[in-house]
Amino acid sequence: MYSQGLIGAKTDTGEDEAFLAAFQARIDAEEKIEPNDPMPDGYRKTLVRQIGQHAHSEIVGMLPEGNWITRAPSLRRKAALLAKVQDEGGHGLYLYSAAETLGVSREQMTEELLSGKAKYSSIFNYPTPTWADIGAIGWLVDGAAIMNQIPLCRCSYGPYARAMIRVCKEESFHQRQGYEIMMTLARGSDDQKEMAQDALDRWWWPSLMMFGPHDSESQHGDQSMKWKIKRFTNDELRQKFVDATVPQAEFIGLKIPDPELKWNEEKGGYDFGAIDWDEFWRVVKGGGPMNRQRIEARRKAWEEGAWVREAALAHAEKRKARRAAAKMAAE
Ligand code: FAQ
Repeated sequence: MYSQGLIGAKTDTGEDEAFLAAFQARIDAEEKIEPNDPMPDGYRKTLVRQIGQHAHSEIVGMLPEGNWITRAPSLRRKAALLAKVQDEGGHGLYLYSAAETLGVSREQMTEELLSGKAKYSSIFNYPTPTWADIGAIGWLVDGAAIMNQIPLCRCSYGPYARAMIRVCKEESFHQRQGYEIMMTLARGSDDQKEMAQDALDRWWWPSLMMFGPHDSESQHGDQSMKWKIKRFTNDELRQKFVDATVPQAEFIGLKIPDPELKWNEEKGGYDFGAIDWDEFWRVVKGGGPMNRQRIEARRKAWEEGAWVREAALAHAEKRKARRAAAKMAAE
């Protein structure tokens, strides 16, 4: 989707004050920054980090749901789930391509993921033992992803912002299919309702953690807001998600597992209980229930796919040589 020619591009931008001020003026004027534009190295690095981690999340995020493709309860459910998981793979590919425009290769990004240097979203380190987990992921995880990604459509970096437009349209379909699964279970037998409630109980708090640490602990937040990579802070987005999701749970008769959840008339939003940040950091640092399995699955796929990448490259080289020979013969 984007040019590969920028890989290894020189990033010596001569960052004096005048350069940084001129760059900030472009950001403040809401201009989009494009791959060949001069940019501060910190801006480039922040984007590579965020877009790379976002791409890894989409690809690792295929695993918990992929677990249910062969076991979906009907052909209709199977077709929708298969399409959803495939969409997530597509999102990963747009995002890797967007990151590549900043001079980093997909191989480098994958190596950083496998070595543990690059992160992926904490949420994908939780297991999916029941069918209701697939409903909960679509409803809550895709719901949280949309809340975070709609503002990214206005991110100052052009390729990332443009990739997000299609991604958000697809995430919206994913959220609805998840909510519809939950609604069906919540209106089903007692056992089905119990299964839906159990999935909500297990996914609610990890979904709130997806938005990242509190603003006071968010290392990159202020600078990313200034560069208009982020348009809202972690806590602002988390609050928007809670406010949008609580009425959805009430509508289908499920209970949010938070005794401190309460509507606050004055702020026009819900107050909610404390997040377990020890759990968050434990999961981010590799100690979640499924971290080991997720990385093992990615390593296996990367290693076993090596011959496909080699074959595709050899094929592309051959085609290029054939085209060049045909062009020479025609001249
Ligand atoms: N998990 O300073 P901040 C999806 C790290 S896509 C793990 O606040 P920032 C679709 C953070 O990287 C889900 N690590 O960082 C789908 C940083 O560490 P670093 C992914 C986390 O970047 C649905 C450190 O903590 N979405 O779900 C997490 O300003 C269903 C300090 O944090 C995106 O990636 C976390 N939850 O804000 C797929 C969206 N939170 O890098 C399949 C784009 C924070 O210095 C099925 N990303 N950290 O080593 C963003 O919007 C931002 O990067 C945030 C974090 C908001 C995630």
